Amino acid sequence: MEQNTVPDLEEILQGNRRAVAKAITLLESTRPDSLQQGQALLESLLPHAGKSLRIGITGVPGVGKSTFIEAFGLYLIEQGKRVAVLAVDPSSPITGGSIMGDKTRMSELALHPQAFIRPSPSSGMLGGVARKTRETVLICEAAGYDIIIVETVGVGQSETLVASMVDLFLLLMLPNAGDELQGIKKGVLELADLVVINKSDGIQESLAITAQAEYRKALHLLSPAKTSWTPQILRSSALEKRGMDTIWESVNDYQNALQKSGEWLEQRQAQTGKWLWSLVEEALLNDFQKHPALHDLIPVLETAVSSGKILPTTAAAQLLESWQSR
Ligand SMILES: Nc1nc2c(ncn2[C@@H]2O[C@H](COP(=O)(O)OP(=O)(O)O)[C@@H](O)[C@H]2O)c(=O)[nH]1
Ligand SMILES: [Mg+2]
Repeated sequence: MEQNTVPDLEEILQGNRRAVAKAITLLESTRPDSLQQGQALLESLLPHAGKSLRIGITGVPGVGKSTFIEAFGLYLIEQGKRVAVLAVDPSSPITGGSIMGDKTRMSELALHPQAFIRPSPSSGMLGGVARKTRETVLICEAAGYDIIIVETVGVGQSETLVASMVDLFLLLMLPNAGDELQGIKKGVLELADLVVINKSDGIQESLAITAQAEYRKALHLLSPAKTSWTPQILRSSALEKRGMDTIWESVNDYQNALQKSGEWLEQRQAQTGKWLWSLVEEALLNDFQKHPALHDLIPVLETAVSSGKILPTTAAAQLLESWQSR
């Protein structure tokens, strides 16, 4: 394997995109020496991180996430912001995540000097992908990106994970309200701070207006994700680049409301706390499963449990006992 070079700290802080890309590559490496260098680099970047607005974006494939991020990203750049786009997509490690395949839909943003686009890390397991994305957020912040967009495709637990690493979670929806309301997982709707009905253009515009009314009704039935904010239902046409101003206004209102109530900082603190414990859990579980004292016992007990010979409670107690007396 090729040795990873350590990028220059100053170059990252100056926002040099090549240095940023190098830092991310270093952190994604699994080589032990690179891991250490990556962690050291991250520590030194930490005092410069944390100042961005982190936005998570999700929605079913085809809803227009890539097109929306292109339109919204360019709008933000017009407002004087620097924008980084990251992805959490454990489903396609080979293609390099959703963003790579969609670079054509983000062609202008991808080339813009004020933007940085990075596909999903391809380490496979969702937990690992999420951890690397969290670290990438910190690097991008140290490099001076004001807005970090984390895109995810709606698969499994990825929305929950992305929601746990951003300040604001935006759900994109299609205009055909009836079907969509059936299809969307209630849990995902509950994570959303902003719901944007996209493709509100042409013949679909009237459908989108109806959908907006429907979602406003439906949202009352759900418990809001934040105490100092009521989720807003908005519309956009990512294709025609319309609705971006209203969405940005709503994002600002959201940030003001949460900062005023203290919920902004509370959420950030809760997120880093959870991040810490998820790392501990992951490492412990890894140790546990790989420990020689348990290596042979685990499959035996698993079989005994799945065939109904012993209770999971009994098996767990036995495993823990072997672990403690290892
Ligand atoms: N009419 C219309 N089409 C859109 C809009 N946004 C995206 N599309 C189209 O929907 C398709 C899927 O868009 P894409 O951005 O790739 O969706 P993703 O899979 O969620 O990333 C593409 O053909 C887009 O051109 C929109 O606002 N209006
Ligand atoms: Mg896409």
